[in-house]
Amino acid sequence: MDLENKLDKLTRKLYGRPINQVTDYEMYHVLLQFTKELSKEKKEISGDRKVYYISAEFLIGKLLSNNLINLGVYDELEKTLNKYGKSIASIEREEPEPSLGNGGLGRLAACFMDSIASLGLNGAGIGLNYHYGLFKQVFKDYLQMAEKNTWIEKDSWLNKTDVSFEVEFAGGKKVRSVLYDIDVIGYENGIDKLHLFDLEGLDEGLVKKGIDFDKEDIEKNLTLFLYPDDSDEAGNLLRIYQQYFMVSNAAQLIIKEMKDKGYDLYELDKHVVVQINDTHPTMVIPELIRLLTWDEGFTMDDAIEVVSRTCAYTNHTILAEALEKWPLDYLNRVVPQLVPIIKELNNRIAKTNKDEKIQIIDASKRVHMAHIDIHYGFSVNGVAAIHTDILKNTELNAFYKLYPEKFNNKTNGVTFRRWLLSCNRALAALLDEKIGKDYRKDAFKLEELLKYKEDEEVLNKIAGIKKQNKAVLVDYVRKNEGVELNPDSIFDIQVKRLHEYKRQQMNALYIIHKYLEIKAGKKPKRPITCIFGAKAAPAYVIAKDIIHLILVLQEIINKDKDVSPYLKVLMVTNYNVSYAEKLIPACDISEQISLASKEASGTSNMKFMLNGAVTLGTDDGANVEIHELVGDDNIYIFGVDSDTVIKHYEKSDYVSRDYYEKSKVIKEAVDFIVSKEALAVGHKENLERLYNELLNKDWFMTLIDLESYIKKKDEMFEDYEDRDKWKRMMLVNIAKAGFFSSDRTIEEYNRDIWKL
Ligand code: 26Q
Repeated sequence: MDLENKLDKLTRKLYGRPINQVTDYEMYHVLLQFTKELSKEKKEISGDRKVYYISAEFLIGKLLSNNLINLGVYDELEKTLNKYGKSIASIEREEPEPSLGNGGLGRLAACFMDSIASLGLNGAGIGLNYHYGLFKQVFKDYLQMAEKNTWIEKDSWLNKTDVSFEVEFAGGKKVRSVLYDIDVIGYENGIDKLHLFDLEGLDEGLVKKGIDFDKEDIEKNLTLFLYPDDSDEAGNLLRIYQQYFMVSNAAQLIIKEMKDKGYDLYELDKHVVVQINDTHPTMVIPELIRLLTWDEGFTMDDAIEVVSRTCAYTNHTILAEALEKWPLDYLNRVVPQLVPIIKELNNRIAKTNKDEKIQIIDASKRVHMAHIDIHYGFSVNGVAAIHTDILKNTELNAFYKLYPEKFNNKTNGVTFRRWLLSCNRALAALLDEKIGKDYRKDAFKLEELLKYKEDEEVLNKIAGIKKQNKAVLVDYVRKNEGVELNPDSIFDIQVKRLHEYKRQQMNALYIIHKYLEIKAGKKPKRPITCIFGAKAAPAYVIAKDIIHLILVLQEIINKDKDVSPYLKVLMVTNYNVSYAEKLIPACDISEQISLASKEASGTSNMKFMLNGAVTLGTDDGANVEIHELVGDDNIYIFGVDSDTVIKHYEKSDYVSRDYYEKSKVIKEAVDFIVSKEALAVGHKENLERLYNELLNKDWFMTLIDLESYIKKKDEMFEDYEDRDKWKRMMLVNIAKAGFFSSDRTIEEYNRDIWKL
């Protein structure tokens, strides 16, 4: 049956009406069914060795377009729908967006699943089915507020399975899981599964105002939210409950699948590799050991041996506060059954090596989760070259000396299906036309675009597509934010979680500087639009103050008749995957301005580059590799390098006030935060706290780079006026982005770690 007939039949079956008489919302549900039926016809990827990618986050975004692309039916379906006055894009607006992740780490896991399936690798993702995910952000009175994000409807991408396990917590408290699967459809390939475990008997009614709920009622709240507040004890304990629930289910599923296939559990490492995404799933190691010794008759030696050969760990951060260290007492209160095992793992290390830096349980009786992974896993990887070097030479040096063979780098990547083919169809079409479609399977082929570097027609087309994407964004922003942007202005965009080390505050200080310049009569050659998107953790006070400052600047600047024709500021509401898909293709300048050494990799930097934005960044994370690939002429790098930063921390000799006092430009910008003008709009408490933080602490060294940032950014705006030069930079960035395909990353994981 042809596609149109099938669709017509399904629409009539579900709604008793023909295609042209259903709403977009109804059509979304038709397409959901339609896609699920098509995916049933695809083969499930199988094999006698399998990777389990365990992650507390899978930031999958909306799935409709992506699935249709990967099934190879997008174009035909779009044509059919157009006949009835419908389009996939407008139908997809009706799809609720899951928010099963905070940011980079979660989105990476989603890109990886897409690549694992697209490469036909036998793998599964394992995570949790948070009913409200990460909070939905709204702004009130220039402040961030949190609401729950309801995303699960009666029919969704989730398929309920009959898999269910019992998980026991302290005090004999037993809960049961229910497993939901989401099909991961490979690009012109078979199907893998994303397994999301849910709590049987979850009570959504526990959520009262905003995102408040009873944190102690574990039997009813376990999978309500992603990472509830970890600022208090109840929040921390809940995190441990969630983590154990996730990994106990994972371990039971892995053992069940081994048995179902008739494999010998003593050969676990032959059939299974467990990739541990940051430390959040670390308890899978003691849990597997527990199950093998308690239920399967293994000796402790045998269990430790085989589990250690099965598990591999990825590190995503060097920030001390993000490296999990759970008080032994907390573990005792939640999962006492793991404590003797963790102690045993600790003792085996302590017996042979007294070095305090590598102990699992430290002198304050805190369990260093990463240390379990490194001692009892066979691989440790960082996520960009500089990050892995810092792990080896600084943060994890004691471990590197002990196990040099375990350390390896896997520079992150992103799936080009979502971040090019789906979000920038016009650019993909141009690429198809100019270099053929091979780049879709072999991203390095994008380099063939370089032969058009001096071709005016191609350069103009690339610029034309950017202009068109800006127009689409302007439209969307008008509807969603009620803000009018100028499509002929330069779009300068910083979107990522709000964190001081990412230095959104430095960007804000530049904006203040520009505002003051314009006020003083110095106008930029072309209007500039500064766009932010960022959520702050609800308990992260300074991060929320930075959002406040940006919203206050937005109010002051956009309302100022002298300035707003030249400068506009926008903080978009509830930045998420869908918003990224609109912002990234419309961007001219990609802000990647973290304090050198602090951003493990970054992945939006890759998406921006792929879509023809030029990077303004520090030599940090994957920016370093972008820099190497495109060369000095096609990127704007500023600021102190990571060695300098690391030395400042070692010597504790960075004093932000020195920079403030020495520079008029810095002083004026910082002082504006508590100026009469700012205080007339914003709140004294928030603005003063931020001002004091910058002057008296500035732990992430905003002021050290502010002057060089201003200089580099102004240079960039100047260069933008050399339109030919800029267009060539766009082309080179697109052409060199192939390295950052997550297909390349996954091929490396498979070659070096998984060996499927
Ligand atoms: C830890 C303890 C207690 C509460 C929360 C957490 C926690 C939660 C989330 C710690 C870390 C995260 C997320 C980290 C993350 O997203 N890291 C990013 O990972 C990306 C993919 O590798 C990198 O590109 C980014 O550089 C890195 O910041």
